[in-house]
Amino acid sequence: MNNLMQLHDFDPDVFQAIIHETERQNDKLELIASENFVSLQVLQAMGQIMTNKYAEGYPAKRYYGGCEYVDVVENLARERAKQLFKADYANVQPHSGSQANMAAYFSYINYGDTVMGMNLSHGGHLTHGSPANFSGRFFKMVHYGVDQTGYIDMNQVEEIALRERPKLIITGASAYSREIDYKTFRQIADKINARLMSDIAHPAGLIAAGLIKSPIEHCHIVTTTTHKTLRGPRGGMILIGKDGENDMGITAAKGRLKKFSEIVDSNVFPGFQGGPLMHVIAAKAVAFKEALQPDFIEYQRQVIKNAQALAGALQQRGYHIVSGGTDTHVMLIDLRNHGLTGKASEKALEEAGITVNKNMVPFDDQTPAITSGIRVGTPAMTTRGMKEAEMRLIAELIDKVLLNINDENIRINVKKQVKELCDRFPLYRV
Ligand code: DSN
Repeated sequence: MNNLMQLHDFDPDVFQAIIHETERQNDKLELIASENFVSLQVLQAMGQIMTNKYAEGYPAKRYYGGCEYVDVVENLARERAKQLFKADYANVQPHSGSQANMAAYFSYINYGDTVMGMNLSHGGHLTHGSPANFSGRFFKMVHYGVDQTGYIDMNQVEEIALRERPKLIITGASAYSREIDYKTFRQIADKINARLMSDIAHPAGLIAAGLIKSPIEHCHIVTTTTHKTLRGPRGGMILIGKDGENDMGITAAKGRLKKFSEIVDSNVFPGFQGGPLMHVIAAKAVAFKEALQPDFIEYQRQVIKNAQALAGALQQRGYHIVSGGTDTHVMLIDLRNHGLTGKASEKALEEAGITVNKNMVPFDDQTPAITSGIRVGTPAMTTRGMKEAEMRLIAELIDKVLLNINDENIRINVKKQVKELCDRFPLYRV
């Protein structure tokens, strides 16, 4: 960890919370599919003096003086992101995936326009049109979902697209374990002259490693977070491929036609954000450099192998994995055949040292606060160095807790086994 002695002396309350969180991350099995553990060099790049710098604007076009060194890190982050995803353009300033999505949406559409995204309860994301989110309030949202097999129903996608004629179609999900057929999505979008966007926040690392299909050649615009499988600092990013850059421009001042990337840039700043977080952008640059190393591909390969091993071991124990397995880092366990809710299962597993999140499953009859499923992922445990054998042990531990959900002694026993397992794969030093 960074040296925290000054913090220890000045603010023992915050210091203690950080120490406890470090112990929690060290001692528990982190199976939340959207979480990961960054390297010490990413932590160092994030916890440094670039947090002091205002840099509204973009490299070489800032509204503040003194930006020569933050320009260096933003240029590095942009260039590395482009190399990683074979993109023509990257904006690394979004503070989060949600803000990346907001800027991307408004680059194509306006209030009240029709947009199609994946149903939240079938695996979609809040920002893909939930009524509780800006996306559901600003746009007329229509949704596709999965069929009974658990795969995206492409016939339904086409039928809804032809009927509703959305201006923008969003692909991508938070709880979908299969590869997405970007090519067919694009064919459907072209039939109605809609723009196609992909939110790759979850599988970005797998895509960067070339292990699953990339949307960059099929989608007009791509958004992501930088902290999930990509294993960087918490934040967002927007990418476009050749197709997007050639897209419509708008007439700017003095009759000049704006490039599409300029429209996206101006939506991020000054559209929806002020000053970029330059310390976070520095950490993004470092994480992208890590992702360009050959061992990153090996890591991502193991993430998938681990997810498949875990899904297989859970299936052998009678658990229903939505769609029958996974192509990626994530799986959704439908607990209805065990008579369990996601809420009760999440709590029992938490008490046993296993961290997961409750999650709606397709065609769920429970509310989002209760749910019938849990979502499980392998990026974090793979970063610790765990492999297939450990995944089989984790399946056994999950099963033990869920089969004996009212037995506190079992949870105490499993918690000890979890600690022993974690101790074999050390993470951060306190
Ligand atoms: N909260 C993230 C996830 O867990 O998938 C998505 O934003």
